[in-house]
Amino acid sequence: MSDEIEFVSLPPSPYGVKAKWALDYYGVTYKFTKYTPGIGERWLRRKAGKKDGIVTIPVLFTPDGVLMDSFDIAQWADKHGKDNAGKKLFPDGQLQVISKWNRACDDVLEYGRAQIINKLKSDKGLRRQMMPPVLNSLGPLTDWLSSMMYSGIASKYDELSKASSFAKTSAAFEQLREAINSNNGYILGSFTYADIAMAVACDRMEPLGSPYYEAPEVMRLPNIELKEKFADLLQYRDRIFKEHFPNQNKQTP
Ligand SMILES: N[C@@H](CCC(=O)N[C@@H](CS)C(=O)NCC(=O)O)C(=O)O
Repeated sequence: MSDEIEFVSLPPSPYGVKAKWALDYYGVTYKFTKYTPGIGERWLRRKAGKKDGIVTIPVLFTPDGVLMDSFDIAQWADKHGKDNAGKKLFPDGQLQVISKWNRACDDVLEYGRAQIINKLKSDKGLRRQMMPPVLNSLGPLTDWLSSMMYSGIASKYDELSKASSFAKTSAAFEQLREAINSNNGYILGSFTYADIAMAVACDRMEPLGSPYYEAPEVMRLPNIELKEKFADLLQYRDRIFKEHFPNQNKQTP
């Protein structure tokens, strides 16, 4: 199966972490290709046959077609992966409610990304760490290239960033707190993709990084404002990662 399936992602991407978690949960084997922001976009667009619109990672190339959204990838894994003792990430009849939790997660991730982009815009040291090694030692040229690259990325996500907010993020975390407190520590009463999505969302508050995934400094900076309000949710995040993250000794490729 691995020859036919290719997973394109960038390890610290929380969207990539969500998709990979589902693929690994179901024992899907795949070839991993690391994506390089900016530089890799033309290649990805051509390979996926997507001429127009925004192209994002993660992407999964399958014998059934190309999936360009983490939620679609997770559902594909749910249908095509190994049985996993019948414990499904998308139990029958729960797709709609899990989709709402995935949307809540995206509200958090979009707010987090807007903050990361702002930090990168104003700090060339942080930007340098994000550049591929081959472009990382060219002095002022590296800084110019990284500044061009991150202006491109900032404008790509401009609308989503403007629509994101601390209020939406707080609302998502308030709902999470209520759900886990009334359902035995899991959003829907037992482990599902809703927990993967919201654990990854909580991870934006104070990123775990290694051993779960490698992340550059800018992605590891905690959000103090959120942490002050929702530090209790970090215990939930820790438990979900610790007990359910597949292949704990193996980092995200
Ligand atoms: N809805 C998409 C969003 C994915 C997304 O926003 N990916 C971003 C953040 S990791 C990305 O591709 N960034 C790299 C780039 O734009 O070049 C999903 O869940 O897969």
